[in-house]
Amino acid sequence: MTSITRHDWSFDEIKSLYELPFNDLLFRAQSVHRENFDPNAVQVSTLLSIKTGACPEDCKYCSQSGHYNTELEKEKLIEVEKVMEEARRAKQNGASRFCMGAAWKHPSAKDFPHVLDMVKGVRALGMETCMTLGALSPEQSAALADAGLDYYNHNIDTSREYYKTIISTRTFDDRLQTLANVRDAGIKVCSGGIVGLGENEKDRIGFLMELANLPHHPESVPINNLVKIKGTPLENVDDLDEFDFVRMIAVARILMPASHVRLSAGREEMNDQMQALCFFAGANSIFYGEKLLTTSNPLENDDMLLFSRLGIHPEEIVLDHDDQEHAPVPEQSSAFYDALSQ
Ligand code: SAM
Ligand code: DTB
Ligand code: SF4
Repeated sequence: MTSITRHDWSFDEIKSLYELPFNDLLFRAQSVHRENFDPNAVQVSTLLSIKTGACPEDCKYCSQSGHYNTELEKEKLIEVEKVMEEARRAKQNGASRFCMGAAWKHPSAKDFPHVLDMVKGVRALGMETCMTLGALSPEQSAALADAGLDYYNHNIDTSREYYKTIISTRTFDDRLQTLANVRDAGIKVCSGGIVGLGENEKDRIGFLMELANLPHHPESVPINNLVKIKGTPLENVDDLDEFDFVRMIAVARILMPASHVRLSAGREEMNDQMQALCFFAGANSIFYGEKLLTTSNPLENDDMLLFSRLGIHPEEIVLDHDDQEHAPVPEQSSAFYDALSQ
């Protein structure tokens, strides 16, 4: 048994995993993966930006920060019906979770009721729901839980030390406070971060250590590779070595054996072989659909082809929505492959 769930990982233990010979690391990660998951199932989520740009935060990687001139077209909070249309489309194409993101520091009292309606509408389609809206109070977290929200995404992004270099309009502890509010409300947590921000190996290890030593591991851990955005301070940062990216996935898999590790932003810049290596290292979730929030993602058909070439199938969900059947969504996997044959 190579897989133990712990919350007391030391920096040096994680460093020695990260620095293992590549094949030893991958073997270990794949062994842990097989003890906890179907090695050929990958969870499929689709993203939608429900409020775009003009964000008051100054995240140096982001196209949506109002602090940089990224030539992004801004959009106010979109209508609930528009969200429903996109969610129906995502479901038809085989996604099991619909993730909605807003470029806010936190949701306002005016916008919040619309967001609750979006959660109720999307879950009624029989999809899992996820939102990322910035900081949440305990009351907002409880209201989202009551509306039936399954997951909340709130990334810690990088190490505590490097955080200040990347974002100055909020603190690392602010992020942890929202994660605690969400967890206390009974919503599942999605939290990870970005690599390729010019951080060093110590920061990458420190970032994974923070996630692995949370009181509960996030159920979902997105690992994003920076998509460089013109006009942001990180526009010309050096690329991360691709093997270091795979190492991050593998170490995340070992540290958080029962969590879904998501191969998130940056897939468009990766070839099929690189993505296959990430799945082997323990990634078992992707964003699927031609757009992330503001940047592009691989074409749906290319993802289906890749899954089919690798013998991977989309993970079937078991909804724990108490007003719905406690059963897998039977049409989901076939929807994914039906779309391929068209
Ligand atoms: N505004 C909300 C927040 O920050 O929590 C939610 C949306 S924000 C875009 C979600 C996450 O996407 C960020 O925390 C970051 O990890 C990731 N992200 C943003 N811009 C990115 C980029 N250019 N490349 C890779 N990942 C990015
Ligand atoms: C996460 O970790 N990655 C997603 C999601 N959570 C909200 C966002 C990726 C954004 C990539 C850049 C963009 O499209 O703007
Ligand atoms: Fe705003 Fe989120 Fe972008 Fe930061 S990452 S600027 S909080 S949208």
